[in-house]
Amino acid sequence: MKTARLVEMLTIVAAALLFVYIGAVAWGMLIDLREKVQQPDVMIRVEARQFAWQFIYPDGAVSSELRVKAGQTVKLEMKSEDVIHSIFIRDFGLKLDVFPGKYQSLTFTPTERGKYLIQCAEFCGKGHYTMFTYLVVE
Ligand SMILES: [Cu+2]
Repeated sequence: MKTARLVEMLTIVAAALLFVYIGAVAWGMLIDLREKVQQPDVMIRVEARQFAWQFIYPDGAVSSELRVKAGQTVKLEMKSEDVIHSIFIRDFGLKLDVFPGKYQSLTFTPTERGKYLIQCAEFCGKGHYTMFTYLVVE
């Protein structure tokens, strides 16, 4: 009977310590994530319109492909010039609707160089199927 009580207490203490450990690790990750979202390495404006994407960089340069550096935390500030679009970067598991008259932001950190497809995932008109471009990670 005494042994059972001891095992019960040890189990409760071990579970409590495990929860505290998981909580501490998750809290650290959350703080880290919040800092990255609030202070990205580069902020790029994205304008969506029928049927193209336009990327505007901090130096004023404009491109039709999204060009970023590997390891940099990128924040996209996006809005639509006409109807609702949706940016979809399948390889990064990112998808967000882009509305006219409202800024939407998306933050991510690409780590591997490559060329990844960006598609519009919201039917936005006759040329919707042509509304794709590439994310180039250099
Ligand atoms: Cu579209």
